[in-house]
Parts: sequence; C-alpha cells; structure tokens
Amino acid sequence: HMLTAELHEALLKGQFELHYQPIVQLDDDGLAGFEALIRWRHPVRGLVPPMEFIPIAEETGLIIQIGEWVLREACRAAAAWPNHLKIAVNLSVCQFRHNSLLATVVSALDETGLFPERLEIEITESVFLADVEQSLPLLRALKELRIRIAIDDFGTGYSSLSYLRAFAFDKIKLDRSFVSGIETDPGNLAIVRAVVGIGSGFNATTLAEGIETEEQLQKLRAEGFSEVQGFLLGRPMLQAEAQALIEGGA
Ligand code: G
Ligand code: G
Ligand code: MN
Ligand code: NA
Repeated sequence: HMLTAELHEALLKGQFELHYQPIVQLDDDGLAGFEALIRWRHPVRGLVPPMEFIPIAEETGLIIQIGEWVLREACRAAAAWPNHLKIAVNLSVCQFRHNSLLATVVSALDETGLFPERLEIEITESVFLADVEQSLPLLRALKELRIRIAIDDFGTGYSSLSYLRAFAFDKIKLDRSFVSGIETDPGNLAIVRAVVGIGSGFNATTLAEGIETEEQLQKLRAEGFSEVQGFLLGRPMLQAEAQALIEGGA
C-alpha cells in the first residue's frame, strides 16, 4: 500500500501523537482518567484520524510497532498524572494475537514506573470470534500483571456473550450507537438496561460511550452506569490540555 512506507517514516520521525479523552465517574462526577487515542500528524495532510491508517497498519503488521509506541507513550503520560487517574489504551486484534504483547506491556510499565492498576487495556469482542478458549491464557496473564481489561464497543461485535462467563472483565464499554438514540428509541433503552445488569452481575464497571447531550447523560446516570465518556464531557485533547484539566481540579 502507498501509505506503508509513509507509516514507517512516521514512526521514525515521531509523527504519531496521542490525544486524551476524559472519562468521568458518575458517583462523584470526578475525573476517572483518560482514553488514549492515536493521531498522525502528517506534514502535508495534517491530523490524520486512526480509521485512515490503523487498518493499513494492521494489514502490514506495522501495528505491532505502532502499538508498542502507543503503550509506552500512554504509560509515560499517565505516570505524570495523580495516582487516582487511569489510562485506557486501545488494542487491535493483531496486537492481541502477537506473541510479544505481554512483554510489551511489562516493559511499558517498567520503563515508565506506572502502577499496573492504572493501566486499562481495551479489546473488542472480535478477539473472541474464533475461539474463546484460545484467548483465555493471555487474558489471565495480563490480569496477573494487575492491569485492567475492558471490552470496547460492547454490543457491536458478532461474538456470543459466552465470553463474559469465561473471563472476568473489569469494564464494559457500551458502544456509542446504543447511546445516540436513547432519548427516543425504546430498544436502545432496553439494551442500556441489560448492559447495566450484566455489569453488576459480573462485578464489572459499566461505561457509556459517546455522550453528546445533557439528556443522554441524565438518562445514563439514572440507569446506573458507573462512568461516562463523550464529547459532552470532553473531546480527545492534547496532553497539555489534559494536564490543564487535571490541574483545574477534576
Ligand atoms: O479517535 P477516534 O474516535 O477517531 O478512533 C477511531 C477508532 O480508532 C476507534 O475504534 C479507536 O478504538 C481506534 N483507535 C484509536 N487509537 C488507537 C490506538 O492507539 N490503537 C488502536 N489499535 N486503535 C486505536
Ligand atoms: O472504538 P473506540 O470506542 O475506541 O472509539 C473512540 C472514538 O470515538 C474516538 O475516535 C473518539 O473521537 C470517538 N468519540 C468519543 N466520544 C464521542 C462522542 O461523543 N461522539 C462521537 N460521535 N464520537 C465520539
Ligand atoms: Mn476505545
Ligand atoms: Na468504543
């Protein structure tokens, strides 16, 4: 692919950056942490969103190196924040399948001194598409490091729910497509309630993504979600802006 060489160069030249989107806990409306989201600061094209280069990076295998950079950079940023704040990092299935993952996580924690409890790895249901059993040893090994594991984009994958019984996830992140119609769509409300039930039954934190309106926030609070994330609470922001938000007393 045309972009492949450019992606290599981007790594070497340090053109990737992480933006940080706030995650808010609803018990006290305080800041729980941030999700790290990668962007490519392209010299000509400007800021390139992940959807435009992550799929290519996955195809070419470059996602492994990019993912290592993301993990280290995210841990490094979070290590400078107050200890109660967590950092969430997205993992693609390729990274999850690659045999270097555990070592990569360990070295990111070692190099930055971040407490493992403060790192949350986000995986999607697609990890379980082939075979749940196959993914369990790695999940257990990650858990043994005491990092947290979240299911991202919950409800949008094609896998069955049986993986929830097989592994104790720390967090369920309900996909924003179920949040957007919650004011008017009774189907979405039913799903939202079911997810809160699943979360409480499995002792997992429940987070609702993509909150854009005050009304959505009120509804999800009333339904009992533990955490929220979305443009209403804060857009993905530069590290300096995240720092300012933290110092602003969140
Ligand atoms: O930031 P934005 O909403 O444009 O992200 C779009 C998609 O890219 C989301 O699915 C998100 O999970 C994914 N993404 C963002 N940052 C990373 C990253 O560092 N690694 C991987 N694998 N995916 C990411
Ligand atoms: O797949 P994942 O949940 O990691 O995707 C995160 C992506 O969702 C980021 O690219 C982020 O920019 C985007 N996002 C975060 N909050 C909102 C929101 O409130 N509305 C919309 N439309 N997108 C959001
Ligand atoms: Mn995510
Ligand atoms: Na998501």
